[in-house]
Amino acid sequence: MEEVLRKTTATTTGTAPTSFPTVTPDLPTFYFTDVASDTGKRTLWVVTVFMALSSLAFYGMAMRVPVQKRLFHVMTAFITTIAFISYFAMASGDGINFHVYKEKTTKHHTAVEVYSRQVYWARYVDWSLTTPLLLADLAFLAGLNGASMLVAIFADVIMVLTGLFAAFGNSDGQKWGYYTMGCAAYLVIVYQLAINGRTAISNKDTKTKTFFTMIAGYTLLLWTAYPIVWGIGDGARLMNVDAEVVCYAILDVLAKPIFGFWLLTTHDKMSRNTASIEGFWAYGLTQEGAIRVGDGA
Ligand code: RET
Repeated sequence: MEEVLRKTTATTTGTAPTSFPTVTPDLPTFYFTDVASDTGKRTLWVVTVFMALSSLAFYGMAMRVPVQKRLFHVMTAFITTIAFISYFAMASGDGINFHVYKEKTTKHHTAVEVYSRQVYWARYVDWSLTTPLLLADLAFLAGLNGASMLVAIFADVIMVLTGLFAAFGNSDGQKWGYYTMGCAAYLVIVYQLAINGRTAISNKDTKTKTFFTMIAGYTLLLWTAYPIVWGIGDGARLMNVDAEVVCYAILDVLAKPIFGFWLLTTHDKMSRNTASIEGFWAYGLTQEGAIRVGDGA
């Protein structure tokens, strides 16, 4: 920007007669902007509705099981609720910014060209909340220990944040630098799930083991598609915003509502094997201070 302004000033002052007032005529500016068309917008609305309906279904499913067996239902319903809000924001034109990634003056300094692309930052807000919940779903299913879970969730937050920074990166070095950090963080998650998760699941029953292997495999496959879409879309800008919106829409539906239905229906079917959470989760902190029958106030 500064460079463009400097160039503009240099050209005009160089050619303008000195006796004229020092008004610097602006060069004509041409904007090249990649924005979602109706296809993208319609896709966002369809996913918004899908996330809303899935959330209602998950809350309904939660109410049908005893509170002790409700953890997975509640977490999964939170995931689609957050996605619903984020999709509503994007579909209605919120949570989106223009990232200006190039400004240059044309060869003969006759015009300025400004290149920008829409960045849907609401996605990253969504991912920063929902991907830890998705990981927690899988970690609880595997019986992963707290230390491994903490590392996986920490790496996950780093992955999403560096992805956001990369999306607004000002130079290629910055953009791909952040992206590389995000990919490294992703490998930490893969390690926690694939290696430590498998170790944790090894002493569970065969049904749970098979189910974990399938759903964790499905998750890792889907999650790996995200950095690929990012690399081709926001990264290399070889894919336009519309195509990017459609790709993420498909992935998000598979990674949240479809994942959720699969997890919860299987969980309910295996309900004899699934953990029952008593204590605070089911009964509150302590009985102290509670009014007891016969206490006489
Ligand atoms: C980014 C860019 C930086 C490098 C990596 C990424 C991975 C993102 C992933 C997102 C998963 C999102 C899900 C959403 C739920 O619906 C941030 C794109 C590795 C794995 C599962």
